Amino acid sequence: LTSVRYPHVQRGKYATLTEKDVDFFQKLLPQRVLQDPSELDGYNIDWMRTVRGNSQMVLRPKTTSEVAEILKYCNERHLAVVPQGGNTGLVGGSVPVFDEIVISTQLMNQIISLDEVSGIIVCQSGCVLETLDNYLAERELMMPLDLGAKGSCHIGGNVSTNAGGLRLLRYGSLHGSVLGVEAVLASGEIVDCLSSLRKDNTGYDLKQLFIGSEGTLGMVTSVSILCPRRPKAVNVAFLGVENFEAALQTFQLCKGMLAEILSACEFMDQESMQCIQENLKLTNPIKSYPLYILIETSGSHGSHDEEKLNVFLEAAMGKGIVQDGTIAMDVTQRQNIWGLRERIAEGLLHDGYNYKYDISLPLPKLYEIVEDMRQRLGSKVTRVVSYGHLGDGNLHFNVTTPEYDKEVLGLIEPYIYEWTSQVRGSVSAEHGLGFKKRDCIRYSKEPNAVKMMVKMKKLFDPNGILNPYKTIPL
Ligand code: FAD
Ligand code: 2HG
Ligand code: ZN
Repeated sequence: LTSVRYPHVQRGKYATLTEKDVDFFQKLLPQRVLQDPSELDGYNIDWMRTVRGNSQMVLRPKTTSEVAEILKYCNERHLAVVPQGGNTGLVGGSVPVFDEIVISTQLMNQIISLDEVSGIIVCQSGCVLETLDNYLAERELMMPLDLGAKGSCHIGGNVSTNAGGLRLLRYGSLHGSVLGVEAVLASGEIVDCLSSLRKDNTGYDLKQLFIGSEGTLGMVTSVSILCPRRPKAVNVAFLGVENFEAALQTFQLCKGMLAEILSACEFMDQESMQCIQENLKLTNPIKSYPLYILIETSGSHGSHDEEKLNVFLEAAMGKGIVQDGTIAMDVTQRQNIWGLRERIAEGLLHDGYNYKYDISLPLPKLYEIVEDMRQRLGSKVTRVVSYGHLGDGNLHFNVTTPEYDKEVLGLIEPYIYEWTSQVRGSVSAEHGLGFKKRDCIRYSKEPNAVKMMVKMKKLFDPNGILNPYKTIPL
């Protein structure tokens, strides 16, 4: 079955589950071993429904020592595993490829501590991002990251993918805001780097290795995160512009005029708008434009921030950079505007098959590739949609067809990767490599860098049981 699905991938020489293994896990995790085929589907299939594994078992530990026991046993038995959080990953990294055992963090959802003065929260890796943010909201704090999948993704999954999201522009990447990580290695050894210090230069910063390594070096069990104060005033504007040059000018102008209160600068094109209008019945609050920009400000003084935003809009319109725009008047309007941007990924799934690319490019090149691709694909596809984190130089480029079409894929790849590589961009800005993109690493990393990664993988996981077939190229 599996070799038909993934002809280019061979199952590694791992053991297969025996009755004895099942007994061991059932004793270790009473009532927390799933084996019923009807329950396994949700863990075997990814969010995009394009990767399907064939795991026969899901383990749901509650504690770090249970994770350590599981991994020690699996390592000795040569049983492959895949760590799974909310299963919202977009590169097929969170589901098994063959029959790997799924270790889910669903029940590792305890908040361990919060220091309200420093804003440092320590929690288990299975806490849902939105749950953490709601908990912090009651204490005038917030999580330093936000993304469309917030209602399902786990903080451990966010850390393991180094998720970027909608506010990276303001609060930086998780490499900065994660202060500590506790992880379990394949051997079952617990690496406790769960520091809650802003500054700690004692030796190598090991926690960084677990941030963005997609479950290939260890299983993250707890994290310590620096959380900013929740802003008192938030404003959102949705603007229409005629072309990408105007979008760049808008970004430059708002960086200058909104400065320290700018908290997001996102863009989406008219094709993205059409997608969510047709597939999700959402409404465009302004007239149709080739491109739209979402600007969010977050500050401590409502009327002061509003004035700044209004002065910026007057300037942008006065200069003819921005053609039209609306400012959200209340929380509901704010959420509706954010919904337009956050729900494009969901809207795309309704078209059928979705070819998804997540690339970093120098800003002046960001839209050139979209126009080039549109010409290249012509009428062979349902849509060519682009949107993303303008402020971070991160383009989300998506193509859809009613069903998987090999010819269309051949037109997109490797062309898009070569294009990206030529301008020294990244073939994965924020989603990681997972199963789908691991062999693309060479477009963004030198051979020596890849060699170092292979050595690190061997050091951390000599038997290769942790998330095999992912991230590290064949
Ligand atoms: P999963 O999908 O379960 O896992 C992701 C990877 O991490 C897998 O390789 C898995 O093995 C590994 N992993 C999970 N938990 C652990 C753990 N405890 N220890 C070790 N490894 C682990 N990403 C962005 O960067 N920015 C966005 O704006 C963004 N928006 C999104 C919007 C939508 C609607 C969706 C569906 C996805 C979006 N993503 C975005 C993708 C993104 O990577 C995730 O949503 C999120 O970070 C993954 O968290 P998760 O808990 O679902 O992890
Ligand atoms: C986003 O920013 C996510 O909305 C998803 O990273 C991107 O669907 C995509 O291509
Ligand atoms: Zn994104």
